[in-house]
Amino acid sequence: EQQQQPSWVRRITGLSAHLASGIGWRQAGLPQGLHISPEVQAALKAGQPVVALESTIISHGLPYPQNMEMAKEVESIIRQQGATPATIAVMQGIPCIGLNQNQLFELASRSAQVRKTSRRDLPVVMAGGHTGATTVSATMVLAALAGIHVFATGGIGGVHRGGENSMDISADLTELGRTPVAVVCAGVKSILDIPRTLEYLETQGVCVASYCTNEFPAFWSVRSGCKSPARVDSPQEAAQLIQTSKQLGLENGLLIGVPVPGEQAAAGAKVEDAMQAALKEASRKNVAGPDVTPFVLRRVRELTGGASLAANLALIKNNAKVGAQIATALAKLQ
Ligand code: PSU
Ligand code: MN
Repeated sequence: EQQQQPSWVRRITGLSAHLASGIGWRQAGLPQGLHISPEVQAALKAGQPVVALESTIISHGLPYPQNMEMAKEVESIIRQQGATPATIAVMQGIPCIGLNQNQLFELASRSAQVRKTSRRDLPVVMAGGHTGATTVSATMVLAALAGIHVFATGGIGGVHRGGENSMDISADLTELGRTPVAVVCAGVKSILDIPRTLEYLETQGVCVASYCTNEFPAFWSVRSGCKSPARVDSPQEAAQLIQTSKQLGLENGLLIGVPVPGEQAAAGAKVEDAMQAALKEASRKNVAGPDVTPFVLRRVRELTGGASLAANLALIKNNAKVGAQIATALAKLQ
């Protein structure tokens, strides 16, 4: 029944009735217009921990078949921790929370046909009945609607270098400023302007804490040279920040930066050189807008001969594990 396309009228009116009350820190429920898998529905109803996962990372962030492997492995890591994974995407116009293997396969193997979907693209993709892989921003919107408070991924978008002129600032940052979901990630890549990204997050009122480190992590690298605004040393401490936010009625998100696991951090220096080269190439080839991030990711992968891919996969899995632990600690507080 997931594949069947209800009329767009039903889809849109169902969702808008729900959205009219705002996103907010809602309790788990079953908003009309969203397709929530039975497994995720059951976990939400029982107050059990659920971890949201994005799908742009599958279709536009990693190559096939490693992306499919990653998508399955990350879900299994979350289950091993006693939480329920909820991978999010728009399938033929329907926002889906929790995907089956066929849907994951479609996103992983047919990336050319799958649209990179951020908040601004949701109306076009849904009303058009398209299949869209959701970025951090769109995943946060749909997770919040479903009543999911914790979301794990690799890295988020940020202020691009030169962003003070181009105004290329990822919608992920403004989303964190207005949607109540805690995003667990390995920080932002140094292809971005990390100090300005942290400034922007402060302006947006986003609580940023790094996990067992004083420095905000820079994806492939443990070090960014930027002091983290806050630090947490356990899943319980991270959960406490989320709970406090919720009790205050703050309607913005939180960002938990988890450094890449130690054994993979060595790849950092090699990747740094490749990133510089990829950035120059992007500007020479006039790659712009939403194409920049996928382009640079692909070139870095090619230039480092897979070292960046191994580190990328390791940090995603680690974030899924920490995310599941935070979701579990949060469920105990509620
Ligand atoms: N960073 C990564 N891998 C990714 C992305 C970012 O290391 O796949 C994706 C995420 O989905 C993120 C999006 O939300 O790119 C940001 O894109 P942009 O810079 O166009 O806002
Ligand atoms: Mn952008």
